[in-house]
Amino acid sequence: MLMKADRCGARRRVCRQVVCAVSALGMMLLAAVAHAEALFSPMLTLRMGEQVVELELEQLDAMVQSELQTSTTLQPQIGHWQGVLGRDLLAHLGVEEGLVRPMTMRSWDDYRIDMTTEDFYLWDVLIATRLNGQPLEAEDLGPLRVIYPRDQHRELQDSRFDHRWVWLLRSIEVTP
Ligand SMILES: Nc1nc2c(c(=O)[nH]1)N[C@H]1C(S)=C(S)[C@@H](COP(=O)(O)O)O[C@H]1N2
Ligand SMILES: [Mo]
Repeated sequence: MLMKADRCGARRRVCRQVVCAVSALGMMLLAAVAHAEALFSPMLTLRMGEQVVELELEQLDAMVQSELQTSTTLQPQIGHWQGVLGRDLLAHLGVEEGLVRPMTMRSWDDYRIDMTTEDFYLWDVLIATRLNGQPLEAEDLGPLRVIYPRDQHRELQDSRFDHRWVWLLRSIEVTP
């Protein structure tokens, strides 16, 4: 009898532990969903030496908005992209207009590309927040994506530039 009671008690304890584990997992999932936006926060970091500017979507939306219609290397259909021009972000960071400096763009998946600021002055390169009016989701390779006006300029239809179409853009760093 004693042994049976012990087993019952042990079983109840295991039950309680399982219930606890399941509810803890549930809470973690809820927290993950609630903070999905915080995963990409600050959404974009601009850096030049000591100067650091951190921008959330709200602040990007408050800047001058630009639009661009182009296909991409991944999507042959023409998309209607909206966001902020790369050169406007450089101005926001305090880069002198037209100044050509080394620049690195990094993504949330740790992709990086070394280039210069020149592209942003030569072409209307867009840091896109929306595609066809909808915020960029993870499946659109968002929330921020670099879009070159490749349908408008033949010279941009080149693999050298394809590497600069950073998806999941996280930061832009300019060498002072
Ligand atoms: N975040 C992120 N962006 C990225 C990459 C990447 O791995 N991660 N690959 C780059 C490369 S090498 C290319 S050629 C272009 C186009 O993508 P594709 O290779 O799928 O055509 O995306 C670029 N953007
Ligand atoms: Mo590539």
